[in-house]
Amino acid sequence: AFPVKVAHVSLHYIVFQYSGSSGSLLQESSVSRCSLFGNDHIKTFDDSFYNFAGDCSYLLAGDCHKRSFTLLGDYQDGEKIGFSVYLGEYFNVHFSLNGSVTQEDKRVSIPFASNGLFIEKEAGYYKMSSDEHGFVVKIDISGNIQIFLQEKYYNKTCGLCGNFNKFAEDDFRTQEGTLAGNSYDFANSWALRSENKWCKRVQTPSSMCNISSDIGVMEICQLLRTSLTFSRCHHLVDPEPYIHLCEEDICACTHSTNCHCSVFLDYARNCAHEGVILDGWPEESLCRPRCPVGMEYKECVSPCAKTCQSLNINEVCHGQCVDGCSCPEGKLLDGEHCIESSDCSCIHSGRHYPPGFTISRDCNSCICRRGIWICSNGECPGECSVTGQSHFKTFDNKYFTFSGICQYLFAKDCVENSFSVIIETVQCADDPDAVCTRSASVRIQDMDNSLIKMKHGGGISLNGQDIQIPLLQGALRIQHMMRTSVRLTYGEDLQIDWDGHGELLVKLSPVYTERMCGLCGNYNGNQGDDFLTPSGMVETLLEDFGNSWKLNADCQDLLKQDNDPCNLNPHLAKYAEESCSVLMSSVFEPCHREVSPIPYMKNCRFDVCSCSNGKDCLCSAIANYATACARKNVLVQWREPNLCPMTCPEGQIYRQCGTPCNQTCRSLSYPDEDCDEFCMEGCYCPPGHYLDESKECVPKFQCSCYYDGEIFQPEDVFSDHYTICYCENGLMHCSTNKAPGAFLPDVFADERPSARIKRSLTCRSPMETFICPANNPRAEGLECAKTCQNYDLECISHGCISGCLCPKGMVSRLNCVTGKQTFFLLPSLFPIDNLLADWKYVVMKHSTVTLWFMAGLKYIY
Ligand SMILES: [Ca+2]
Ligand SMILES: [Ca+2]
Repeated sequence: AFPVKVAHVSLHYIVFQYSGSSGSLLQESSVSRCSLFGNDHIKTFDDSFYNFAGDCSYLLAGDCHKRSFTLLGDYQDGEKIGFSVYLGEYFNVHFSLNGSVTQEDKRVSIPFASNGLFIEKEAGYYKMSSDEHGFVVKIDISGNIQIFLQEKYYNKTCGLCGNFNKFAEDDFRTQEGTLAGNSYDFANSWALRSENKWCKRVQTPSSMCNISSDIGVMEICQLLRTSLTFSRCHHLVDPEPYIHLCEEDICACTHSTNCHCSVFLDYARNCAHEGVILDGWPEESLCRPRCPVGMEYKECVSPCAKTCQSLNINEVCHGQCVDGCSCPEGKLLDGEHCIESSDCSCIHSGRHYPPGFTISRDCNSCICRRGIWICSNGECPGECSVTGQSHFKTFDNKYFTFSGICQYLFAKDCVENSFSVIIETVQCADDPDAVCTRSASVRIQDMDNSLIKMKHGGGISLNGQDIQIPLLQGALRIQHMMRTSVRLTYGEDLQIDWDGHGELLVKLSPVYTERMCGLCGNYNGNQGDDFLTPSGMVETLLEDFGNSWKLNADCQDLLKQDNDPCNLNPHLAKYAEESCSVLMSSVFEPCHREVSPIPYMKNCRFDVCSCSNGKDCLCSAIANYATACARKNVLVQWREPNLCPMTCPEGQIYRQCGTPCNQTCRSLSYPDEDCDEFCMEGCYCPPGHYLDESKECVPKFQCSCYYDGEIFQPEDVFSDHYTICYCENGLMHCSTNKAPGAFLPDVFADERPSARIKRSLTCRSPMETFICPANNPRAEGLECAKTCQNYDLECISHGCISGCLCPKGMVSRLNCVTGKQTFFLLPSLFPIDNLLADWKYVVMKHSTVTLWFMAGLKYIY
């Protein structure tokens, strides 16, 4: 049988704890028992009895030949205060009798396991055991200590428990090797001075007892000799030494009525160790050994307590019964308390949650009932991604790195062909050895197989034509999220996030289960078959699998990729190893149970080694893991002033977890409705501020209003035959509800002429008022206004918007500028490599524009 019991059950983990052979150890009579009980009584392995009230740390027992382990008792002013275990010279654990445990001066929690040493609670008592070293130590809450040693230490031990050799006469051997005549000379010799504490020699106390004072109370000690309960054990454990100790205790007893009880308890325990359980001894001797609050003492309880966490599992419990504490019948142990099963708390990530508490788990919610989490168990969306330098994660969570350079089928609905996603990989701009994703394209069957390309820098083209976003067309929605990142959704089942720089995430609802193919695998819940090729074979070699999804026959196959760029760049290997280890550190510890850091650690090392500027790659690799954690609701504040600080444009503030929805002035009039609230790291406007048309954060009252296809400035007022409207806090307020209700651009309001007087739409010079012509549904207005960013782009209008426009030939940038004027680009709004590419076009088209770069500053003339 397995000496294993379930120690801890959380939402995702069952921790099986190896409990050593303590159960069977206690049964073997070859195991020897030493005990320290009552105030100062000690029984050695070989049944010598003596008293000692120390004031230092003393060696109790240990392997005195090889020094493989040492057990110490810590005393202060005659009282036992703690217990220490040393394994070899360096590993030490201190147990304080109040229940706190420290390892190398660091507090640890129970259950504790390290170096083969286990510390746990069993039947209300603390238990330390080491199978390797063959000892078990049990300490009850009254501070009685029992030490059990395996026979392999026969004749090899020393200390207060004596040399274990079935020979009592040599038990008082001192540290110096002589036999002492009295117990205090013997015990003092085993004091161990620590660096900061000098032990003073403890003197034998003068006898306090006046034996003649009250002979009557001594009679209770005679029960050990006379009672039938105890006489069952006389042939195994001699009661006489115990009776003697009992009388000493009664003599010295000043306050309590149960001064005899620690001796009775140790007698009963000694008998149980010899195989005789003295049923009913507590009642017989009027003793009730102490237990934690709410628990009851029993002579024989199962070492595996019924706990809330064991309520729902079939616990494997071996080992015979022990004396100890258990919950009253019908109640369960929850942490330290005995409670009704309906009050059981649940554990998640090491924390306790009360019954009825709800947590979210991926797309499901889980409620705590009777110690376990009951989850809604809905199917969650599958996520496939490529990040960093070609690190893939399939829908079935298989991680791999494939650095081929070509166009590849990333993910495709291979059953109904409803959509496909294609990626284009290139050599990374910053490193010729590394491979990055340059763009991603989506083909959608129901849109006449339109091809939407998401480009480097976040630009979008539809069937080869650059378009502006946001775009809403049928079930298709494309919108900007943060900076260059773009989100494409098609209906409710497909969502694609492209960060504009090489990271792509495809999120599918479970309707696509078992329908997928491509580098993202088949989305059937099985990692093992994810290397499926178009021919239906599961490849074993990653290179063969990757090459099989190549879309362009002209590209070369990737033959044998170098698995470890750190071999090529040994100078970076050490830096990579050290800097990536932050993922394994305590900073990320709360996330380790939710998302394994191992694949991210591997990717981080890979990226840092293959990056010419290791630091940039380090930051994005760490951010990748932090994002994965955030998706599991674990927020990790990892950025530090000296570790990947994120600087925001003036007026914006950094948020680790913000929502990019409804952050613009425009959203006050046209809220982003289908945008689920979620967590995205980035720069945001401060609370109460909104991003205006020039990408600056302004307070609400400075926001323009978008109404009926037109833009109004704050405090603008207009009236027509029906209503009076004014613009306030980004929203038009109108006097009657007869006003045109639809917040839609004019083009949708077909015939209705825009007849109202735009007396208040005053445009800042040189801007000009533009009113969409009612008779031209194809007219382009504000939605197609030229800015520095979109100068080169075609505009596909989805409804003309009236408002203030720059005169023809000028572009809008806070104000209207021509190519000859000076303006300033915020680098954060425009990544530098992209800026270069786009501005080269401008240079070609308008020869009057020249491009200047100054060190560190991006001025353009
Ligand atoms: Ca001995
Ligand atoms: Ca699979």
